[in-house]
Amino acid sequence: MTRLTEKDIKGLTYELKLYDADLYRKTGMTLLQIACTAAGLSIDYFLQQSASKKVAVVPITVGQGIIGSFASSIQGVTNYLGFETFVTEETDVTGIAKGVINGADILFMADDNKFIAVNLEKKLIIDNGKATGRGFVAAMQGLANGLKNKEVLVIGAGQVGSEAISYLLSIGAKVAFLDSDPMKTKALIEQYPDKLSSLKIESNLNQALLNYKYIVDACPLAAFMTQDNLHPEAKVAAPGVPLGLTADLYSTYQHNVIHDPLQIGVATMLAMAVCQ
Ligand code: PYL
Repeated sequence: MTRLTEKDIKGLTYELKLYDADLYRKTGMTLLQIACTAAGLSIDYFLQQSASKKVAVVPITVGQGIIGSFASSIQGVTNYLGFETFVTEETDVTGIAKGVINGADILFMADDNKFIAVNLEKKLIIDNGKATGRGFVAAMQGLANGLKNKEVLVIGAGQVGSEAISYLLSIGAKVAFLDSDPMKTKALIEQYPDKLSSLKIESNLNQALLNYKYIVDACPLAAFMTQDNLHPEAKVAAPGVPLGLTADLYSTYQHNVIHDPLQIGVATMLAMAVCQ
C-alpha cells in the first residue's frame, strides 16, 4: 500500500458521521456492520467487547517517521465504534510499555512496512492489508446487493488484493485478477487448486476494465480508471491511496465507488482483533 500523507487523513475523525451516512447510502451497511461482516463477528459481541476492552494507539518514529493525524485518526475510528481509546504520549517501545501499563487490551501501531492491531490477551496480530481487503469486499457486497456467483475483477494481488480474492472466493464470487508480477499470479493460482473454476487470470487491464461490472482496485496505480475505460455500470471498491479513478470521474461517479484512506481497514482490524 502507498504511504499515507497527513493531507490524505486530515479531518477524517470529525467527518466520520458524514462518512458513515454516505457509506450506508451506498451499501446499505454502516461502518460497524461492514467491519463485523468482514470479521465474521456478531454486532452484539462487538458491542459487548467495546464496553470492556481498551485500545491504545502507539506512534512509531522508525524509518520515515510519524505521519501527522495518523494516530489520532485511528483513535477517531475506534472511539467512533465505541471503544475507549488513548494515544500514548510516548512513542515506540516506551509507548508500547505505557499502553500496556495503562491497561490497553488492544494496541494499534505502524512502521513503514506494517500496520498491525495486537490483541494482547489472545496473542493475536491483525494486519491492516488483510483487514482492508476483507473490509472492502464486505462493503462491495452491500454495494452489489450480494456477490455470490457474480464476477469480480481484482486489480493487484498484493496483501490487500490477495485477501480480497480469498474472501470473495469464500462468499461464492467468481474472481478474475491481474497483477504485473507473474510470480504473484502463479502463487495465487497454486493457493486455490480446488477453486480453479471460480478463478481466472486477466492479462490486459484496459480490456478487463470494460468487461467487469464489479472491480476491487488493490493496486498502487493512480487515475487509470477513466470515463472511457470502465464498464458502463461499474461499481468499484478502491481502498487507500492513490485513488485509481481520475478526479473527474470520481466527482461524478462516487455513488458507485467505495473509497477511503483508513476507515474501513481500521474498523475491520478492530473487529478482527476482538474476534469471537
Ligand atoms: C497504513 C497505511 C495504509 C496505506 N499505507 C500505510 C502507511 O501509510 N504506512 C505507514 C504508516 C506510518 C505511521 C507512522 C506513525 O505515525 O506512527 N509510523
